Amino acid sequence: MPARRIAHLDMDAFYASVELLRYPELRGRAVVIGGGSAHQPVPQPDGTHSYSLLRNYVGRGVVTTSTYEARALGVFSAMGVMKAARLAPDAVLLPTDFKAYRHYSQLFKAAVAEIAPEMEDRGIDEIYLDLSSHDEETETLARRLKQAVRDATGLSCSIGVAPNKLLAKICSDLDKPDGVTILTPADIETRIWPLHVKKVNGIGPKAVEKLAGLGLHTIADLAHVDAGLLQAHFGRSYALWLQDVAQGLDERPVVTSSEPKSLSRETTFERDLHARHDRDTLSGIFTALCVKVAEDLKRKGYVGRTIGIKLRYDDFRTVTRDVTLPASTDDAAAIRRAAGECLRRVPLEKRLRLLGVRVTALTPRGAAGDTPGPSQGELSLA
Ligand code: DCP
Ligand code: MG
Repeated sequence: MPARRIAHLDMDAFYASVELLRYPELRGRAVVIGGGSAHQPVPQPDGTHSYSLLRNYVGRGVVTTSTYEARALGVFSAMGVMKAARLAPDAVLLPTDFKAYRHYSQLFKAAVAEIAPEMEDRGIDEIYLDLSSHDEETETLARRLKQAVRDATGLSCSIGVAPNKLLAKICSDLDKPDGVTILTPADIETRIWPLHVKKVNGIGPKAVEKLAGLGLHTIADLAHVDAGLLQAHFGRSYALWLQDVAQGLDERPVVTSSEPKSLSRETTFERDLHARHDRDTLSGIFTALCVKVAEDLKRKGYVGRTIGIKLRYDDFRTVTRDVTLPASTDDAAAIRRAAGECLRRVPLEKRLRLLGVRVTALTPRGAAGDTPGPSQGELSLA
């Protein structure tokens, strides 16, 4: 499988940085954004502003974000403003102005899209990019993206580049603000394993607490823990996901639009299975996956021409194969036959951990150029 190059770009102290464009005299100060829309700065005759200070705040508002100077005093997103006032009484309080943040959000995304159009919008201040098809060296490209953001907005961002979204997201946070962090699979043990599990998007406060109860704090702890213990406490699918996380595995695509490019179903087995010894079990699971993908296609109204499989071996190595049919289909039997053909093209000596079936080259059913699925006899499988 060709390695992917996925970037996660996240704006630095986003709301606060937008406010500093308006009030540059506040640069270098502890500034907190939040507490509703009151507390507007009052213009002074000399052109400066008079600002509200946190110490005078009374109310139930929360901090949306704070400058790095305020964070140094312990003030972070989601904290009550009155609590923040106890930590940083002299910090400036500015009201939120979502219209301005949305405007700058659009500006930075448009600037990035000029260079890297394969973009997944993840919210007001973050995006994923698939840079796999770019020739440019990674660091040069990342710096060019940052400069484009700066030119368009006057704002800084941090970028992580890694083989997948999971790792890219972790990396964009490792060198904030204004950072570039590039990670290869060889760096996982040295740079990812030492991190606390809470750095993983998807391991929330509850899971963190539960993991801590089991003595698991770092990602390395996850990598070394007994799989059965995780399953007993977290259920099968989350436990398997945690194991993938520890190995730095994540195959989610960068989704550039709401139109699906592919539909897939996959399953990680209760225990590793062998193609020969567990033939019947495997065959049943395989067929069920094809039936589910076909149902997904029908429900969503798509047909697909390329049928692929994904296998992961017990050593976590992953292989894929695909075949393109003469015509698009959403038929479970046709998908099963094509997928079976793919399966015959992969080595099957090792035990298998995961099996997946994917249909790509999708078109809406009934769209121009879409021909009805072929009947059994017409299927030509190379
Ligand atoms: N935000 C919010 N409430 C939260 C967290 C964030 O309203 N609990 C808003 C304010 C942030 C913006 O979303 O500016 C982006 O969130 P981030 O988590 O990316 O935080 P920042 O961009 O502010 O800081 P960082 O430099 O750590 O990315
Ligand atoms: Mg941010």
